[in-house]
Amino acid sequence: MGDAPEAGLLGREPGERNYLTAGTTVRSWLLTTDHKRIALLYAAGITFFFFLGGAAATLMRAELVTPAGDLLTADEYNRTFTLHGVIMVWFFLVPSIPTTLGNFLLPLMIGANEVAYPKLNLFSWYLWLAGGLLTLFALLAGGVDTGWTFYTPFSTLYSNSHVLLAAAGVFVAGFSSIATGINFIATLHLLRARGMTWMRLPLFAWAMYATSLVMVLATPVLAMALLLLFAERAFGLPIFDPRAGGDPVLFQHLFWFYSHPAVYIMILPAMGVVSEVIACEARRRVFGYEFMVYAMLMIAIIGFMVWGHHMFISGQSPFASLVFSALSFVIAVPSAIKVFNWTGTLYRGQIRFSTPMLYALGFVGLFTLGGLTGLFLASLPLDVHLTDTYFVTAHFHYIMVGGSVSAFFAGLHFWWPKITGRLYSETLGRFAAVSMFFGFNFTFFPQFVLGYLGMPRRYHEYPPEFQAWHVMSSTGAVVLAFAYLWPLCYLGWSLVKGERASDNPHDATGLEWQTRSPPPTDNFAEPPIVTGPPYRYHEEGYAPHAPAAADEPQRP
Ligand code: HEM
Ligand SMILES: [Cu+2]
Repeated sequence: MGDAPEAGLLGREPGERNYLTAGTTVRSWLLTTDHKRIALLYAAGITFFFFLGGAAATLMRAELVTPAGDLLTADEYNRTFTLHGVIMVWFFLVPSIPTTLGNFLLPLMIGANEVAYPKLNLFSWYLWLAGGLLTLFALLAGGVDTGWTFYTPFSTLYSNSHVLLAAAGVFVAGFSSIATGINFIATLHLLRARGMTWMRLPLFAWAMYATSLVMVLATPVLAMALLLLFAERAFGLPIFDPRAGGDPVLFQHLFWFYSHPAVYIMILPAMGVVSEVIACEARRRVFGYEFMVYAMLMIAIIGFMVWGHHMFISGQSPFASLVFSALSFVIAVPSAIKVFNWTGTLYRGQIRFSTPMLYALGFVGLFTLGGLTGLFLASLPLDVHLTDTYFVTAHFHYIMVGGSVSAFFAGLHFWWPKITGRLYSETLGRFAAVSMFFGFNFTFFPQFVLGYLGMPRRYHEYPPEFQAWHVMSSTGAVVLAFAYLWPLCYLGWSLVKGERASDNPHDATGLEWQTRSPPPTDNFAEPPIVTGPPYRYHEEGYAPHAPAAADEPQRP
């Protein structure tokens, strides 16, 4: 964006109609079927949940500064980490990239005017909101103390907290996920522009496709697990209660049969975002495009076969554990292919260290560390030592926060000019990206050490020898918290006072850059026609930094 000094003055008249100015009443927003407006409705919701979940995290890190449990009682601490986990997983991470960037960009990227089922799209938002409010009510009316995993028999027989209400909220939000998945799959099958073959799709669109498959196939299993939990807790049906012939470990199987694939719902979209940003900001064609596509599909499929690695110490058969361990190593292969290909894309690129690129590079590094520590956990003898310690906490935060959240910020900054029609300050953006990277590592790297030394997760007090590492982690969390609040300020400022953005400030090749910023309600003045593969960044005759010719709308 720094490369477009006169950006904003190109053919932009103040009164020009776009999707933002198409209607200004509250009703025009709450009843909209425009995928771009729905994306913004979701964005408002997930921003709220992100900072709510963040507040709970801050409270936990404050408690953990001293070995004694002096700020929160054990019970309050349990409720705080449950609030944090439930909100962050289901009301922030799972919907984050698909419902905001995905909703906004998928039709634009494939040259369509809408998603396949615009009304279903709006309905999904209402479902998600209803689920969110239900859960929020449960969490604020006293909270839940089971952890985000709702393990039985504690959740069904012993907990006296609002388990049912919270689970009901997650259940409802699950249907929103399924509807979004169906919508995206149908959109990609039905609405691709002329010439947009599957192998010409941008990788972000492929990422949405792979994610949607997982959403549609895995989420119903979570719904069933929660329904069974409901049946036992509310009506005493003996399903998980061993005294009545039930099996508590059955719940863990059902839960992880959803939740391991769900971790790919959280990471695949991030991989899509990062592929777009890296190709554009390194001015390179994506290295091994087809491998990138197949790797994502492999991840989506194999993701269904490894759930038992969360249950190595649950008493499942040792033979099963062996198979799950081996399969968990297998799923690291497509993840590694992706890291290799991002590196290959960067190789000999003309790299611009712009804000989105800094976030994207941060993603690659942190995701790699998260993935590699996953292999530690996937090896049976090590996991027996590390499971339920801070090592696991560090592992999944490296992937879900260092990875997915960084990628979300990469995408937010990359497409910000398209979404809002405004530019933000590059200096402030880069500062936030770098602070986030350092704050993150400062917070979570000590947790690998803590876990290895034997500090269990989910405790509000601990032996004094762990204190130094905890203080380090809490200090990092302060930096991290400011790094997350900072974009709120400069992006908010950009909305009001930001310079106007040109249609294609990064000289990117995707179709979404060929329409105006912000796009008109029906996206394209005339349907685009695609004539070649994506990412033609370094081709003869294509000057990377020249603005795209306005009369050439179909350069894919
Ligand atoms: C390279 C691929 C990966 C491997 C081999 C791997 C392996 C593992 C293993 C074995 C565990 C269980 C540890 C234990 O409970 O003792 C685990 C936990 C976890 N992983 Fe991964 N993982 C990988 C990628 C991911 C990704 C992509 C995400 C999220 C986006 C993720 C999120 C999680 C979460 C949330 C947990 C902890 C769940 C809990 O107990 O609350 N992992 N991982
Ligand atoms: Cu898993």
